[in-house]
Amino acid sequence: MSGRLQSIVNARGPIKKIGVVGMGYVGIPAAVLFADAPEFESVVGFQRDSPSSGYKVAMLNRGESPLKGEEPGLEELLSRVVGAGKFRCTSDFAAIAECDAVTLSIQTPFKDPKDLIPDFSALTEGLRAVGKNLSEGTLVVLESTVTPGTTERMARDVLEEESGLVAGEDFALAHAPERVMVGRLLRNIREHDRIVGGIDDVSTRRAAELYRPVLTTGTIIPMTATAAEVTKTAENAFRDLQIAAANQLALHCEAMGVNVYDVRAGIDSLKGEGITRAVLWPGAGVGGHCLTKDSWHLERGAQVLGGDLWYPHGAGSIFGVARAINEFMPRHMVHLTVEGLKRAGRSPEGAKIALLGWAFIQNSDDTRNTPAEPYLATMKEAGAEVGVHDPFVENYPGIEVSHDLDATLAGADVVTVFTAHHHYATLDPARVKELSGREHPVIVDGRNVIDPDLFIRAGFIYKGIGRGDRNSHPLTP
Ligand code: SAJ
Repeated sequence: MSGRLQSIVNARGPIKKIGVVGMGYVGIPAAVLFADAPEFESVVGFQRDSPSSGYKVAMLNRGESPLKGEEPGLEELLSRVVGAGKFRCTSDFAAIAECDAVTLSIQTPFKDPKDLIPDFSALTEGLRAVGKNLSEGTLVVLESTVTPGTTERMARDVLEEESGLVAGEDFALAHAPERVMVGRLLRNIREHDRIVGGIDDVSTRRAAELYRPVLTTGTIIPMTATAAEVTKTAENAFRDLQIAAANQLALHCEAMGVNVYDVRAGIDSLKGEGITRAVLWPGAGVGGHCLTKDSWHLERGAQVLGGDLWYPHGAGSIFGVARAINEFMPRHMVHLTVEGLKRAGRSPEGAKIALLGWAFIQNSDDTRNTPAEPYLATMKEAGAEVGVHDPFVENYPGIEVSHDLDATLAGADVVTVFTAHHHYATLDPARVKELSGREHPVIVDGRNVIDPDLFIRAGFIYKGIGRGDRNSHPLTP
């Protein structure tokens, strides 16, 4: 532990001015919560002036949120802290120099999962911009999910190279991974415990000072930077694994003619004595920016930091197998669609498909790595015409996303539910059938949102993930 850094931090005094780099699903809620905390004087949001995201700067300075999904409390809090002059947004990174603490919430996708190569280009660019304007005694925190070892290595190197300062001596450095989910961003930051991992004790304590004021029920969990990176990547890898187990069970239930949801409720009934049997939900696939890549970050960490100790990996890795099963589910949705059409005496060639739900998760506009995309591509390749409906998604490159449900359902041979938006829970079989104009339209439920018996009684051909008890139902004339 460096006495030098401690004395610089002491001389600097309590954290008052904060910079948040990356105005997205993680950076925006974090910035407004910092700005709303009486402990802090001001917060500056930093956003690159890029063609895809530059528009956010002006919107945020007007107190408007660029996030379109349902985010309780975010719009109100944003306009309040902008109105109070406690939060502003800019693409001029020179203001970093005045900040006592700077956080980075920048996407860390994977370039090539097969060779475990992460794409840190955006993160590196952000670190360079911070490093160029870094002043002595500042705390830098990575909130992005990264390969274990990144904070201590790549991030430290880039910041030192650009600033000429030394991490742990002249400035503090830590990893405090975000744990937010779209639809509950503010709540998650306030209520979830915060993992805080510094490259040394001074950095860990300084990072704890930064997050404590925004926590309500959440508490600070201090550890090393690398342990924090492993914690974050592992918690997502475990979730992906649990979902894969539920998906494999669903596929088995279909094969055995059983309802996976009965089985799930049955397993869940085993309670007490510290028993937890948390079977997650099977479905049409796993999307988003997190579960689709964090297993690879974990694997990459074991590879880079572990050397010969890295075992198991490749085909032997349970996390890799889980990824493969979850990536298979959109293909299984194709299979159910083709089987349904076959029962209707049709093939995909020339069939009209109404795809309901483009976002990767319910009641959100977040379309990152949506599992609906590989389904749409395969059905189009098979000669089908696919119309996409999503009440939250404004636009998506190369895909026309409609907000008009009736228009999307008109003339549909197949209705495929990919996302559990609350709008779809009230689909009326009679109305859907009338719009489709088919005697036996097909409905493929990838999220268990509809009641199969209601649709079967109305003459639909029903197919559902995990519904072995219904997928070969007799046809209602
Ligand atoms: N999904 C299922 N079955 C389930 C749960 C989810 O098929 O039982 C699917 C969803 O439909 C979605 C995908 O998986 O397509 C991801 O859903 P999610 O609920 O995991 O949402 P994320 O990815 O936004 O949130 C995860 C969370 N991680 C954990 O709970 C361990 C969240 O806490 C993290 O903050 C987030 O990743 C992240 O940013 O890392």
